[in-house]
Amino acid sequence: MRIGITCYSTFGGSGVIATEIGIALAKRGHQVHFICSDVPRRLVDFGENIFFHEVEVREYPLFEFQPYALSLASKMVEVSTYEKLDLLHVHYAIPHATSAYLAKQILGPLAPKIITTLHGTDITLVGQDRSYLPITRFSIAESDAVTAPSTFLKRATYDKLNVPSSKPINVIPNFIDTEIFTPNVQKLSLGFIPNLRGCPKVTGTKILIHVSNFRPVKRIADLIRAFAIIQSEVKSHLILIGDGPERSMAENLVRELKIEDYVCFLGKQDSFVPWLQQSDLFLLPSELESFGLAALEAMSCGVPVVATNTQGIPEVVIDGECGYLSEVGDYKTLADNSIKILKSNELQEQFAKNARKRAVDNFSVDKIIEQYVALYKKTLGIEG
Ligand code: GMT
Repeated sequence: MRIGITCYSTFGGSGVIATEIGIALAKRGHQVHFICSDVPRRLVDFGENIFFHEVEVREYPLFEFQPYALSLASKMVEVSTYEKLDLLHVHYAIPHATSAYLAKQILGPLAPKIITTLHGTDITLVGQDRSYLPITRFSIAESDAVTAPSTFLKRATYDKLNVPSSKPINVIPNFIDTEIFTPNVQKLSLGFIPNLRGCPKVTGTKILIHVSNFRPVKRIADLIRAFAIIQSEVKSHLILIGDGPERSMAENLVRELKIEDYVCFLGKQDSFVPWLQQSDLFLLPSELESFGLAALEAMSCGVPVVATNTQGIPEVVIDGECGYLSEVGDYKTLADNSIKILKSNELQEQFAKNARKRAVDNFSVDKIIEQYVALYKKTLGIEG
């Protein structure tokens, strides 16, 4: 098949999933054309069958805001025509599903089929804003096929966006390359952290980790407050990977709570698997999370997770099996759950094993990519 993929190119989970789908399809012999404003961060290696088409958004003195959605639609028309695309698979409904709809109208009978994958705040936050709602609902309903990574998000799309129930939404979970995100059998010494990042020596301490884009929905303040409690009970360090609007607030809170000797902000990291592999616990105190890909990445590396019992998270992290879940905002319980795990090697090891097994059994790239291929074929009317 000849497949166009559109996503945001930054560090977000939707861009990660879109890129990994493209890479996996290309490996299986399909031709993949990324149509994005920039090369997706995860697309480090252009293997065979992978092509990139940049969406250029022109500046013009009259434009108060640059019309990205229109430039994208035009590029979709161009690439679909010259590369003879069978499908356009767009990730994150706003505005990608709308650009794809426009492209389809322009192309008429020769248009590729449109698959829209919903990711989270395109439904649960931004998509519900009146300024986007009608066009988001319409563009989803007009897609030839729609997918969501969790049953939670599927239901929210019907309930909150009022997408007609006659429109099927296929739940295809997010996935992970369990051979890249793998437990490191031999734990390395973390003595190199202090020299590099100004943290004190960490040997003999537990390592806690969080990876996100530091948006308000991630509730970083809860994470820091929980860690202050954990740190007072268990010798531990917290590593934070990623960057975003809440980082300064978080750094400030760390100083206020006088735990700066135990917290390391590493910023954006292209390759953070080794950090996960060294970690004893992953923390995810989010308010909204349609799936929680970051938690799955940790689980695949054999790291137990303490997280919030919200939206799609319980479909990924099983409470009492791969870690513990607590209510949003209840950072004290988050801390207590963490301490319980960190104080018992037996519990930590059992959760680590369960987490890895759950990732391999349910969310491995090979298993999930077949579900996308089957949906593509069904949408194109191809048998088998
Ligand atoms: O929806 C978003 O906030 C953006 C999106 C992203 O690009 O980071 O995150 C969502 O999609 C991820 C991949 O499907 C999920 O793992 C995240 O849980 C989800 N984030 C939210 O729902 C807040």
